[in-house]
Amino acid sequence: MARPLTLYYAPFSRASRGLWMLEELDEPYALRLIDIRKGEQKRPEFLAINPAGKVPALRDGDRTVAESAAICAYLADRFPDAKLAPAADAPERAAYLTWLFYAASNIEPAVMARANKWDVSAYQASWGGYESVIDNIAGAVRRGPYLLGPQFTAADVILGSMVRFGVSAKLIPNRPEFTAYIAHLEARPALQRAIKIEAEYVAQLKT
Ligand SMILES: N[C@@H](CCC(=O)N[C@@H](CS)C(=O)NCC(=O)O)C(=O)O
Repeated sequence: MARPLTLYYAPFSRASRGLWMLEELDEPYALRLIDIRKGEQKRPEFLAINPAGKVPALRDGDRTVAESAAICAYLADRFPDAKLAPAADAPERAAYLTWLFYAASNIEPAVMARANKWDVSAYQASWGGYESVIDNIAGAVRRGPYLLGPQFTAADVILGSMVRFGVSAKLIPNRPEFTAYIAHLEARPALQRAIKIEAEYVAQLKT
């Protein structure tokens, strides 16, 4: 039986990843706006959903998933007809999981460390240093159009969101590999819809 999907969402936040993922699916969903500027993410009602006090979180009926990468992976597995993840026994599953986890656990700390001039040795840091992370992801998207080649997956929602944001914020260099990757992502109708929905929410918050 269908369960209602609700994304706890704030525009211009990491919740945009969940919105894009939901737009890639042909499933009804609702957005529940959490105004993080007003601290709604720290209220007891929301902490009962995500004790970390962060957006995004997803409700699927009575089930809750938090963390943007987990939400995207969950939705890809929950709705296999959308083909947003290789099947568990498909050969491509290995690279899919590698990039999903690599993006979620390495890119943000590497970029934060660089931007904030944290003095961490590349040997000790789990991400291994900013340059090696950038080289690694550039190598991963070089073949294109997506991480796994022709198949777009939830790993592209996560990595792609980070690369799009990182390049636009000048936290990730605008290498030709990233420009081409971003162009492929931005050609997707689902991302275009998500960007439009986000703009409408931003306009709504300003009024
Ligand atoms: N690792 C989390 C990070 C989520 C996160 O950092 N959310 C921010 C918005 S981008 C947030 O809720 N900030 C409000 C706060 O910490 O009070 C994910 O990927 O979902």
